[in-house]
Amino acid sequence: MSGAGAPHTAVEAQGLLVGLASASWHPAIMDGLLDGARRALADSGVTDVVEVQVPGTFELPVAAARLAGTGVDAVIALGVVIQGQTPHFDYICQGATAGLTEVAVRSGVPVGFGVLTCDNEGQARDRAGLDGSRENKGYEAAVAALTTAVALRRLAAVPTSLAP
Ligand code: DLZ
Repeated sequence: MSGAGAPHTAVEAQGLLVGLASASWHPAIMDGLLDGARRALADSGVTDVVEVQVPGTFELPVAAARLAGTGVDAVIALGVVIQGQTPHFDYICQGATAGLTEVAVRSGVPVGFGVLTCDNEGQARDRAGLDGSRENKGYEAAVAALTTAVALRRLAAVPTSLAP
């Protein structure tokens, strides 16, 4: 899947409270994703951020669920999983993807999916806003979560009978 076509534009999101959950594996790449997400939050006028760090990407859903339960308007989940020689990669990716989706749908709190699932470190670096990177999925995940939160906030003002 190519990153071409992804929206990069910060959104007016002043006043939102945001949770930022990040995994710790592959720290140099994580630093790029975190920088990108924090920059998107600043570009969007968000100043209230609760940050939680967990050991691995597999732990992101439980952290996102807890953050969503605290009443944040949006959650951003960041992780890096790199394909190894074991099926562990698939289990972690599936667990994180299904878990984060479930958190968003069950809680109604948008979750920005900033989890890189890559064949090798080079692919991950290319998506992490580091020197020479083409993209920053941390920035994109933050923009997605904020844009959705703003859209949902607008929907809250629509009478129930008119809402989609
Ligand atoms: C075990 C594991 C492996 C092999 N690879 C990664 C990885 O590339 N990225 C990541 O975020 N986490 C990895 N983990 C750790 C799991 O996410 C999890 O923390 C452990 O299985 C403990 O639950």
